[in-house]
Amino acid sequence: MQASQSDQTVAQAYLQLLASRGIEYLFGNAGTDFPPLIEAYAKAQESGIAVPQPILAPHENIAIGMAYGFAMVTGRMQAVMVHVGVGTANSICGLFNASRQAIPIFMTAGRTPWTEKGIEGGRNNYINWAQEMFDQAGMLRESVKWDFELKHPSQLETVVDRAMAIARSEPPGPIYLVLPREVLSATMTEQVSKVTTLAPSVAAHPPPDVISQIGELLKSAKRPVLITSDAGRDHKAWDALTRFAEKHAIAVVQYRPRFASISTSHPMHAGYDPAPYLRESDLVLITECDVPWIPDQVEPRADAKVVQWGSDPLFENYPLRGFRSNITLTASTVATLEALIALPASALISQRLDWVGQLRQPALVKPHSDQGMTSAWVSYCIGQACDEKTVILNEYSLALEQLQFTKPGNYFSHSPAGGLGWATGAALGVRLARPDATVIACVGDGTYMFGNPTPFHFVSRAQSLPVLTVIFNNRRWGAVHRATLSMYPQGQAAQMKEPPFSTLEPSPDYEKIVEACGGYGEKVEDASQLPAALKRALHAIRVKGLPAVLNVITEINYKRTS
Ligand SMILES: Cc1ncc(C[n+]2csc(CCOP(=O)(O)OP(=O)(O)O)c2C)c(N)n1
Repeated sequence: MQASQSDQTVAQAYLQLLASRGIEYLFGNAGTDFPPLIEAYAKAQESGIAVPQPILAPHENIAIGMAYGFAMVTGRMQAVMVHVGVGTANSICGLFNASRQAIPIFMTAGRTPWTEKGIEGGRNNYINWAQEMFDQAGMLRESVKWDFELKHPSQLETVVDRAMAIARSEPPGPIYLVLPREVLSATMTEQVSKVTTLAPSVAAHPPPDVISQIGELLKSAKRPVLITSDAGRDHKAWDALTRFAEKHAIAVVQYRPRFASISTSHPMHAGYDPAPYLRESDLVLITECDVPWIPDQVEPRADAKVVQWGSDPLFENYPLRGFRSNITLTASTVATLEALIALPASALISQRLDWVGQLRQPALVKPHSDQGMTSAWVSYCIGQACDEKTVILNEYSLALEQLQFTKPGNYFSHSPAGGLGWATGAALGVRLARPDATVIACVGDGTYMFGNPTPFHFVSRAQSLPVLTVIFNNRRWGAVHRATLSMYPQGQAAQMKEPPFSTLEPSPDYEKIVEACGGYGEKVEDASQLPAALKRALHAIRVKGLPAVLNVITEINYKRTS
């Protein structure tokens, strides 16, 4: 940075800096810390200077969700600004989700002014005392890669570029920058560079000797299987994984996938359950998968070799994770796949194909409306309603086996951290990033309530981001109920129809919430009517541009299907 004579505030320079570094949107939930930014936006509007587009989100969870969804489908990080410690507190669940799913977010918050009198931007409101915290970032430090409080205008460019480089470096994740009002309203005395001077760090290529070691294992393996949850986070992985599976005849299990990694119609797509493969496999390859099996239920054969690789194969931020590994490699998933593709194919290819053929599940019997509003039927109907441009966000309820995903980028699921309330904001972010997409968020009734429905539909309407939400409404927290049954199958609670902390009765008319926000809502109770209801709801979002909700009253099913 060079010294310059300027009548700009730091807030003005900051917004321009964000735009020049590729930040297209600033999702905000404002408070008394925002005036320097609001003034800067007003000046930018007058002068026509490029700044990120401001988007008001009336709950922090929706703001984070939008930045999340946008980055998830594009890889392009966006910014969020919330109100001091209180807004930060409301953001933590979303940030924790993002950190566990490697989603970059430029997360910022104001800070209670630190001066009591006589300084521009200093305290002028009773709230400025009680809101101050000793360590505002402390509450989310575990969920971000880096945090800092901007101390002086001269630091602006260095701090912003450092924050962005860290957030974008492999594996990506959120950072947190605190912006005090005194600094934002100060005069900017430096000139900032037009482009960043700090490149993010990229994932390394695998060393040839480690590739040779994996190659030796690959040559002699009769029953190799690859397990992944997140390989598809890098869209290039779809193609590389497909070619790898074909070249070496490797069964690919997508276990609890958060990103689609291989086409469901590919012969090497081995479904979503690793257990049958693990029981027989002699070589288990794991990439971008935090939990490849549940040790309490299944483990690889004692003589099986295990290889784990990816941008952080040991998941170093997880306190406890003990999945064994003969070779552990920190390297780009795609570069590693490419290096393995270059190896000669084994003589055992036909044996492998026979094995995969034996384990292949028979084709599913198509569900039917006569069986009632089962999760399988609702999932099947949604699958039938999808086209090439449909993007599905799944937060809990979808039976994946009923859908086909044949290209990258049209299926996403929630973070392994499982902080509910993700799909609503993320769906808006996806729609913002892909204006031609049909976005469908699949949620349970509990999840819908966690997702701040009114702020969600408000933003959907205000920003013209129509998305369809399908609520699988079983009038309960089924997951909680199932957890109790699995621990105490013969227990007292198992005898109860409505155990404590499990049921959501009386069930609200959720479809009326979207109606109150000017959208289209329908309750669907008759299974045979679901396809027609889906058509009407899709018409509402595609043709009328309205947010839509289908409140689908489902059977109560305790068995998880995916
Ligand atoms: C923020 C947060 N609070 C609580 C939980 C615990 N939890 C996990 S699943 C679940 C119930 C979800 O209910 P619903 O969306 O109706 O789906 P269902 O389990 O009935 O299929 C709850 C409360 C969580 N994961 N995240």
